Amino acid sequence: MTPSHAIRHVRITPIAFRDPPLLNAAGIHEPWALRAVIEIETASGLVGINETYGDLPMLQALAKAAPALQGLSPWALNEMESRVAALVTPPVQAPSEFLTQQVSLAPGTHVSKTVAKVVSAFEVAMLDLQGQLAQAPVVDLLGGAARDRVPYSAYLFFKPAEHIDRPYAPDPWGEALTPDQLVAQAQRMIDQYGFQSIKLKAGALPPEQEAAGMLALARAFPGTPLRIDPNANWSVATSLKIVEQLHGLLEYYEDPAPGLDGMAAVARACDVPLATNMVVTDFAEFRRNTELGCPVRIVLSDHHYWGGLRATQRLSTLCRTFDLGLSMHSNSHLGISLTAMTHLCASVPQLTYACDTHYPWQDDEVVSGGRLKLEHGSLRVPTAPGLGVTLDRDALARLHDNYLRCGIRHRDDLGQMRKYDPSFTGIQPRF
Ligand code: GKR
Ligand code: MG
Repeated sequence: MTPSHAIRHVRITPIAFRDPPLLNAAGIHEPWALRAVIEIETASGLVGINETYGDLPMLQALAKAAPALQGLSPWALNEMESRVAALVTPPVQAPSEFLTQQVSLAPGTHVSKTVAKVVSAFEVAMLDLQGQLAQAPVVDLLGGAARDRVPYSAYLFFKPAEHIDRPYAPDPWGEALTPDQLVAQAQRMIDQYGFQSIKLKAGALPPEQEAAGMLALARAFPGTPLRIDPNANWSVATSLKIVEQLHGLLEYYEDPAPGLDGMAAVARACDVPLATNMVVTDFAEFRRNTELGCPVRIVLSDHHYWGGLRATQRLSTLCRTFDLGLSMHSNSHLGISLTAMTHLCASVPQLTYACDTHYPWQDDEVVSGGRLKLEHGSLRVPTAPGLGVTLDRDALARLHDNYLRCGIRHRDDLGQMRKYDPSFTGIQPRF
């Protein structure tokens, strides 16, 4: 008798892993980053896996939607999407001030993204199952690989040497507040991973200091594509002043000023293409960008909140239609997310920029075999069936234990920053 591959069980395990004190426009990273690991099990005993956000509202949405998968075929992605939408579509609500600031940095935390996030969380695990059933890697289910490795970018952050409350031994990266320290951080990251482009997370220190950091990077790594991302913490005037100082250096200018209107004002007065993961974060915002004549020229997608791998492929078709570039955004994550991203990016021919990843900032891993190996800044596209990675159950248990003990249930960079500076407001644009 053929075994039934109907979905029998969905397991969601929240995890927490060490995250360094990285500075950004909203404040500073807390010592623990949250994720959730999804396992979807079939009656035949196959297990498809995925990784997604692990904040409390996301865990609640996942738990609410999970019963909808019961009895479903792993191939029934469209049916899964409509069942999930029926269960977790949130009521329309005005965002609170706190949410507006944190959400702009992590669009995945916005309630309007709940359906897309849950669909994505289940879709990737179902694709992993499909791949195991078809004995094909996920990239083949997405149409096949346009490249056999996917390039990522070095992702630099200003940071103090250690967390204020010293929850564990300091990370090996040290302090990075001056241009020289920033160059040392870049050198260390490039030596370790071989990255061939560099992004600086800005919007944290006075803009002139950040621009000095960029100039030092340009001198230290001549010819390397450079990007800067102040997460909308600069006014239009500041954005224009700084881009002038960085003349000829930038591959693209990521989210300098707030809102699509702010970005449009910057675009009118500067010739560096603008990129975003803040103002084009769903298909409705994509349409608004086109209505304004596309001030944003490069969309930094993120399958975790765009609705999954297939939704990001649909986005890539739209980008091609409107002659826009496409690349990928990242938040703190482990290897399942990096692997899913790699399958996706390999399947999209016009994804020609090196993608963002926070991966170097994490030292933990939840996949068997430990940390994934980037070579020359790229990850080789897995060829094994499904995602091509499996869970290390001991690591999962340990990371879940971290979650139980760490006490963090929502990402709160602003609250964490107030421990260092009680007068910090996080109101944007700060500069
Ligand atoms: O983790 O500090 C951070 C980043 O600033 C993150 O929140 C952003 O979403 O990486 C992101 C970006 O490119 O804007
Ligand atoms: Mg960004």
